[in-house]
Amino acid sequence: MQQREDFLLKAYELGIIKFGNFTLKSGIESPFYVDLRPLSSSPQLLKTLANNLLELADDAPYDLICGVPYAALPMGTTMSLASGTPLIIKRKENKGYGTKRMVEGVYEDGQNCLLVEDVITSGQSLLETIDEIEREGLNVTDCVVVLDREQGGIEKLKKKGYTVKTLFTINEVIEILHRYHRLSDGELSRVKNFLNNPPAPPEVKRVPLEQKQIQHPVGKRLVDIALKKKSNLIASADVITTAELLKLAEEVGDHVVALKLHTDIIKDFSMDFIENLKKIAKEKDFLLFEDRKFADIGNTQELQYKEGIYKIGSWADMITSHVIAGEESLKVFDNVGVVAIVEMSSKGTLTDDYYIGKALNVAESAPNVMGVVAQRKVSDDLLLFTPGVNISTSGDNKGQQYNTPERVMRGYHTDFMIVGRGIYQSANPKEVAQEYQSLGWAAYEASLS
Ligand code: 5IU
Repeated sequence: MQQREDFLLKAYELGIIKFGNFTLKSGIESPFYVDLRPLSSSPQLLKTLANNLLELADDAPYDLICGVPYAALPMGTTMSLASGTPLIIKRKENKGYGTKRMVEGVYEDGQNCLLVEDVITSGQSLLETIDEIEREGLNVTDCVVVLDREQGGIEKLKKKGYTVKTLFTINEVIEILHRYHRLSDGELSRVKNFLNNPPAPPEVKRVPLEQKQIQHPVGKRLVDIALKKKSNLIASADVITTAELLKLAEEVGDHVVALKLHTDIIKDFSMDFIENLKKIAKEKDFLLFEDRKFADIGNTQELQYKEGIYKIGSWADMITSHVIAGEESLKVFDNVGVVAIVEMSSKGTLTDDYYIGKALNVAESAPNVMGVVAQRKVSDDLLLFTPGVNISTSGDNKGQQYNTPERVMRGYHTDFMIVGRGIYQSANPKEVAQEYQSLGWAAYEASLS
């Protein structure tokens, strides 16, 4: 017992737990903050910890040890060295080339792996890690964890049949620190109160369309149309003849804020067709959105935008562009609202968190960008467009992944949902467009309250 207390007091000196006011990732205000990474700064403490964790796992059958990155990685390594059990390493992200393995090291199908984790809270991240390791053909039966934050994680894992042993509970930690005068009476009761009545994470309120600080004139027009029509629907008209396209425009025009086109798939494109389409757009009050997905250097994009058969710059209200060529490459799009692609909807897209962060920086600094395409909440100052919406299927066999209007409006705070085959391949595009319109608007209104 004394040994554990000594360990904890020394670990406290290293700064593994701090008391005060902290905003957690979830937005919750917490009176304490735990970070076990500093333990690696004391080789002696790390060794003691590893031995204690190995003792916890005395009865567990295992052939391999895996420390969940990053805090538990050195713990797992030290346990491996102390016990002579081989270590495997789980990647945080797929490296994207080569073998594509999520777990590195030498192992065989059916071997049993002991998981080491620093802190368990709800148990969700431990379950995800177990899942990834099991997908590599390994078995997991036991986990050892340094600290249990006592928020239901252990029970959740037990229910799924896993054994989880923990070295300390958070209540035990604060009591020891209190007993050794590292924590005042007031602080102790503050932390206890927080643990007994854990607050719910604050709801992130969505900014209503009319209150969004949209600077771009085309963005403002789109918002005006949306509020007037009570619609956040953009139909994607991926049909290959001008006759089909004009028919679709007539049918869905009353229900959409914009019609999205891929003019390069149209067999009989002509500027006459564009004139006819513009008439329908004017009459039914929707914008023309060319989904060209520019992705070249500025000079080439300028030629693609202004020249060729399509002369996009002469008629489109909005266009899509990748931002891969950098901010300057976007300057060539004049007289149009640019919708920057920061994330794609398809399976295996390369737009990971890192890419999205960098792409958003480009999008936010380019004045002609009115919005972005993404599958998640992004900036309040840009309009968010989300394709991959369908109420009758979850995907195609070419990588598309679908969400419902409810999911994108309430989950991602999407401003405009883009629906293609869900509408133009339906038996009655007008009726179905109306259905998407009312589902989308109802979900938007629900997400405001
Ligand atoms: N589109 C996507 N996903 C993306 C981007 C664009 O689906 O990430 I950027 C386009 C492709 C197609 C339309 O024109 O949106 C979606 O059509 P369906 O609803 O038929 O899948």
